[in-house]
Amino acid sequence: MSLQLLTRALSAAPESDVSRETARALGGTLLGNCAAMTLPAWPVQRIFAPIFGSTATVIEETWLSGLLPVSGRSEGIVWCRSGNLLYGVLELDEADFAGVQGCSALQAASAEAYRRIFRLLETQQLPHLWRVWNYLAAINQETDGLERYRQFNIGRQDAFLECQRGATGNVPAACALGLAGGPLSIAFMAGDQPAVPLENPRQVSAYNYPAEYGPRSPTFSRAALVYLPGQETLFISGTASIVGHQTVHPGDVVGQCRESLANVAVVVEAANRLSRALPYTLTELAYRVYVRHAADFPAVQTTLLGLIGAGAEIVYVQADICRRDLLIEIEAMASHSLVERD
Ligand code: 3EB
Repeated sequence: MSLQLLTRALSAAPESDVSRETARALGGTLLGNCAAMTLPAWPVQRIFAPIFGSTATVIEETWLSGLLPVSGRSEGIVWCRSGNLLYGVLELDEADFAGVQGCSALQAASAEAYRRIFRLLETQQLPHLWRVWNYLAAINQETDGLERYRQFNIGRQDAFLECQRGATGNVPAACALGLAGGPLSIAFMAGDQPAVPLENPRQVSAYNYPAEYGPRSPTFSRAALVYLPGQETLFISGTASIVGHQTVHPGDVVGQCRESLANVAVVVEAANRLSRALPYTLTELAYRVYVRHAADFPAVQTTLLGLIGAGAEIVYVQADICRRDLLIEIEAMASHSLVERD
């Protein structure tokens, strides 16, 4: 069993998307101007958002697995399974969920998306949800008196509770970002083994955020450490400039960069206390950095290069962060093969 993330920058040239390695692909992501692209055969989450710092028009990330994958569709989820690993993508049009009494269309769609995911995991007998990538339109917009991110949080938490999964402690790593438009898009990775959820001692756990951030807390952990045979994978959730439960450095993108990376570093330390492999370092992580304002990209890039070094793989995407005062969010992952530690 193995799981590996392959990142490729694709130019607009049509021949650039034909030489894809297909045999071991579990699924992946297309970031950027990917509307005209031929889709690969495996589940792919499309993130229609500007990308920065690359001459490519599209960045393709693909999870490669060790075994020949089996794919399927259920309740709109496009999924692919390789051994005891499952990756899936679900896109829901909110308009299809309008008219549920006492519930916004986004809340209803969010709850339904997670219910479908949990049903699939039961059917596949791969019950453990490790990492979820959530994207929705206009995340900071208020409709019917409640910000859309907060509506999403209600629907997500409802589904966790309804499906007897609990909404604290053992919850997946995640991110939740706003795009200009498009459906509610959710990708996920799951498996037969539980992930070890990690928290950040500098931050209140998101599932314990106080009510000032919305009627229901977000359902995610700060990171998930997954043990696979012969391998270990670390998924670090979207990480922002939050200390305790409060946003720090409002209006200061460089300050937010430093604070977010300090939070990532603390999560890496927490992972290293539980890792069976060699310690994780900031330099080796594969990062995705969400920047709210395109004009902030140069300052963000300069700051992160100074802190992480030029060797790191960093994909920069324009997206709205789930609190209005947050200007950037950083997520990351790494895999280590299991070798004996001295
Ligand atoms: C935060 O720490 C910043 O709702 O799934 C980061 C990662 C954030 C995941 C989510 C939200 C989520 O609260 C926002």
